[in-house]
Amino acid sequence: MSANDVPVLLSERDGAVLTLRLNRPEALNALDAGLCEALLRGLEGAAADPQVRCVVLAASGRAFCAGQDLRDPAVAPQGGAKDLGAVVAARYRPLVLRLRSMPVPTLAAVGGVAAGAGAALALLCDIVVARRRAAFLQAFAAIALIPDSGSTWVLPRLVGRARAMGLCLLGDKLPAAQAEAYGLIWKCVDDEAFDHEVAALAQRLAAQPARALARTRELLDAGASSSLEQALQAEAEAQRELGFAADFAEGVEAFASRRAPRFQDR
Ligand code: LHQ
Repeated sequence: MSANDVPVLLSERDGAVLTLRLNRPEALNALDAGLCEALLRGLEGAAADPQVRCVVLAASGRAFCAGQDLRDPAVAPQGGAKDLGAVVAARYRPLVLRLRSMPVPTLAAVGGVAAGAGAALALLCDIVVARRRAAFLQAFAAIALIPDSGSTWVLPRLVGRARAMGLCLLGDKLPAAQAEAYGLIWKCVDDEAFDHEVAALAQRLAAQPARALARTRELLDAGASSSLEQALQAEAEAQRELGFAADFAEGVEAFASRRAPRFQDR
């Protein structure tokens, strides 16, 4: 809860889709201790709930997230330097690891600017859609910090070293359309179509085989830094597991019967 009893994170359910909505619009949804904690709890709840098959990360107001709240006493340098390493380790590490290992697909709905750790959280989701007016900002160099919250890991994987370096060193706002052209995000969507597009995509993802999708994310992440031999081994192991699972039988039966599959494994 915020000081005025408004929840800093809203949970909205639509069938098997759970939307976690950052809700500090007056602070451009900047992340303070309370919001980081609420988001971690929200993700943990979704991971433990067998009825949830897709998580959407969204935000209230004109911004998606301005990153770490710079007025938070745990980081604000006024009154003496703070141990930022401790903040990153205690608040962001668990959040990033939980987000990237969700048992269901994750979709970031970026409706406005996403900066610093806010951009990192969006870009760590499986699919990122952004409203045309949104932008992505590596805000760290402007305050003489390094990109954190997994940014140094995810950015070069998404856009390559040259663009990752340019974005981080110069700190320019990257408009959503250019983010799509760079391959930083899946799709830039016209402002009016955004809400509908997010809802439709989330429902599509929720109907997909969650367990196979979670394994796919895991293997793509591991494959980026493994040998071909290791990747083939990991693929065989995952395929063995999935071949014994109910969803595979369901998928093949649905294909043969020319009907839509009803996947249930997680
Ligand atoms: C804010 C913030 C903000 C507080 C706007 N905090 N109030 C993790 C842990 C440990 C150490 C540090 O690092 C990290 C990870 C990080 O995320 S570091 C990066 C932190 N984020 C930033 O440096 C971004 C700072 N903000 C901006 O660059 C701009 O505000 C953006 C581009 C987000 C939006 O620009 P505008 O649309 O022009 O809005 P604005 O600048 O006018 O801001 C509106 C208000 O929001 C304003 O307050 P005020 O009282 O004057 O209306 C800002 O002070 C406040 N605000 N970001 N992170």
